[in-house]
Amino acid sequence: AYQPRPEHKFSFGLWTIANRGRDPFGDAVRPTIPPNDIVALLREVGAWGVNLHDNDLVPIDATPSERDKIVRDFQAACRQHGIVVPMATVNLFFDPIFKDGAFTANDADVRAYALQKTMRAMDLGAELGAKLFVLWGGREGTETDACRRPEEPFKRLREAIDYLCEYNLDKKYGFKFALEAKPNEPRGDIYMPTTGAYLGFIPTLAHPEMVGVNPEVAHEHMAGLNALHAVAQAWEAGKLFHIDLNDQNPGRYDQDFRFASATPKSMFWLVKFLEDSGYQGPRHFDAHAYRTEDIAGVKDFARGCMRSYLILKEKAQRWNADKEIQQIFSEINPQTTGSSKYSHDGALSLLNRTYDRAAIAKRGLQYERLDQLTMELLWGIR
Ligand code: GLT
Ligand code: MN
Ligand code: MN
Ligand code: MN
Repeated sequence: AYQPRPEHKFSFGLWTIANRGRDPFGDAVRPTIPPNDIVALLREVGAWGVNLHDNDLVPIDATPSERDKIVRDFQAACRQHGIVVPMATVNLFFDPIFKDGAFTANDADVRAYALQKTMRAMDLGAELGAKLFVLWGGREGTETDACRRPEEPFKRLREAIDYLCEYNLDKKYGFKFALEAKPNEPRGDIYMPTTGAYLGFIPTLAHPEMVGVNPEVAHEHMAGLNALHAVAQAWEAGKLFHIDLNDQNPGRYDQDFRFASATPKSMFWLVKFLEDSGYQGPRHFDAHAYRTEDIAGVKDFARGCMRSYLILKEKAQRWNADKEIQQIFSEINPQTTGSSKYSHDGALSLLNRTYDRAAIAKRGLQYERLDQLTMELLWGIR
């Protein structure tokens, strides 16, 4: 039981396993693991896929022939270990050129370079078989709003994404783009701080059908929000193209903890939603091991992410099969009869209806009981 299998679609970023525990106050504590060894490690722990930024694999200053050899060797490692590359992305945050942002930077050369770098990352992703391309605008933000007209960055971002959609069409790559929000870190404030902000932005693009979101649990938590609600809204809008699973306590630094390790109850509802909804995309873990860990601890971390997901998935099945829980749930979610669609006559009759407010308000809703049963189920005594 709780054994990860390919059909679970568990993936990890190269950068997650490669994380060396460096933070703003302390240096690396773990050795560099070369990408091909990460592929072997992922196979060992039972993962299905690996995702990457361009520079997780190919150094930013590699020559074309160096690049080609690295990519060939990586493809061979993926084949050997039966690991797929479902998603690719581009690093638009590490190099100093991006200190003022990438697509939203004031300097037109920086913006053009960001496009060039992204197109090359798309070439790389397509070569590796990825069908999803994530864009996380980690440097698109400000410390001081003295820097530009506040509406300008949204125009620049739109222009960049429209451009990349055209490149996608031109090259027939068939990518879907998934935009990832974060409220702050590394910038003081990042534009597009929440998944909701992106859901409002996407319909303003030239190719909205090509673009969705990549909600990250921890990023919604950093903003003090309910990640499930963001994910569910994205799903309902047909925009849940990818998801970054991890965990995070609100009001802290960017923790990227092992999945479900900080807010297990919320993560139960999230896993239940992903499973019940029929979401078919990857279950990607964007997290990393504590700084206290060695390589064995990194494997514990990776195994723990998948195992916790599968445990919560089993709990969700139990919840769905629990007679008492289902009884309460159906009582509090009565079937509605008739349509609530607008019609002139329907509106007239609604206007003339009388409602017994006090009687309706008096009904207890049993949420306390339902929540307690859920907690007991999660605690394993049910
Ligand atoms: C970085 C960030 C993540 C993003 C990655 C994709 S990189 O680790 O913290 O949330 O998903 O660019
Ligand atoms: Mn992420
Ligand atoms: Mn994060
Ligand atoms: Mn992170």
